[in-house]
Amino acid sequence: MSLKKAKALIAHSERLCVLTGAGISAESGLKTFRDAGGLWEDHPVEKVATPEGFQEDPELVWRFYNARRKAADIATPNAAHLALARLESGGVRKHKMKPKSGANGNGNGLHPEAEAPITILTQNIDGLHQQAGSQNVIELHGSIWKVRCTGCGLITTDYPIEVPILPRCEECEALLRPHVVWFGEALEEEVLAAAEEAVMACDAFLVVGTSALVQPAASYPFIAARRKVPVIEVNMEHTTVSPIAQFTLLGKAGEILPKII
Ligand code: BJW
Ligand code: ZN
Repeated sequence: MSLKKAKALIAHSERLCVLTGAGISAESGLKTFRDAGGLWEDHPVEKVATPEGFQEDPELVWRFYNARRKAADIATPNAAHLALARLESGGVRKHKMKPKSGANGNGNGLHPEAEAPITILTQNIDGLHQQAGSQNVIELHGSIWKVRCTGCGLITTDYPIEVPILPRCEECEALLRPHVVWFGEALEEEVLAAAEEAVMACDAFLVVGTSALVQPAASYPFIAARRKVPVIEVNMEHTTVSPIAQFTLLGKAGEILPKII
């Protein structure tokens, strides 16, 4: 019954916001963080996902990210990523989108992202949504495929899967780091602005495969719910989002998403 209702909510949405987490990539063979057997079991979070950890032992951090680059390289999008990509290409009620007038040149008075029928806000850095064909993806926590200079800030993507340890910037010789957001670091301003815009413009909110413990991502479904936007959750278990969700569909994202989309 909930499946049917969730499907109807998504089918009637004109602006769907989707927050995804590590659980959506689990069926592609990538580890989550906090589940049993997850990444944080073998890798203390403060050592591999904080700027202080990187300062203390950059080699350890690079080894951790190199292992994840290798895993992400052989991973392919699963049925959940593909269902979301299909939804974007098929359109969320595209035929019912009303033209709006505006003065910013694109004819609708809205930022292009806000205009899109579906926006994926992903906490994942693996690139699997884009690989599946989704185009309107906001990478909240950066990308494992990008490398950033700790000196001049230059971002590059053309490193081999296994980044040579310790990598140095070709421009300024400073140490390079993964272009991801660690604990205690701020998300990029444009990323935050685009995410907030999508959250404020959506009329339905889907939360998939995240424990929703990490801020600011975890706050987005709550902000949507405060706007009376229906929230649908897909997860193997209940999370902090469950109390505000209209439905929590318990199960694997790769099995549930194709059924509701
Ligand atoms: C399935 C499934 C299947 C399994 N199908 N489901 C306000 C209050 C309290 C704290 C804070 C706050 N604001 C900021 C903080 C501090 C901190 C924070 O949130 N701490 C909390 C943990 C307490 N936040 C930050 O530090 C953030 N920065 C910030 O806010 O800056 C403010 C600032 C301003 C100005 C100056 C300075 C600072 C940054 C957070 C960065 C998080 N980074 C990481 C690493 C990224 C790179 C990498 O990937 O290596 O992001 S940590 C890690 O957690 C990663 C993930 O994206 C993130 C979320 O994890 P996720 O995706 O939810 O995974 P899991 O494992 O937790 O859950 C998996 C789920 O899937 C489970 O529920 C399963 O059941 C489910 N599942 N298989 C469906 N097949
Ligand atoms: Zn540099």
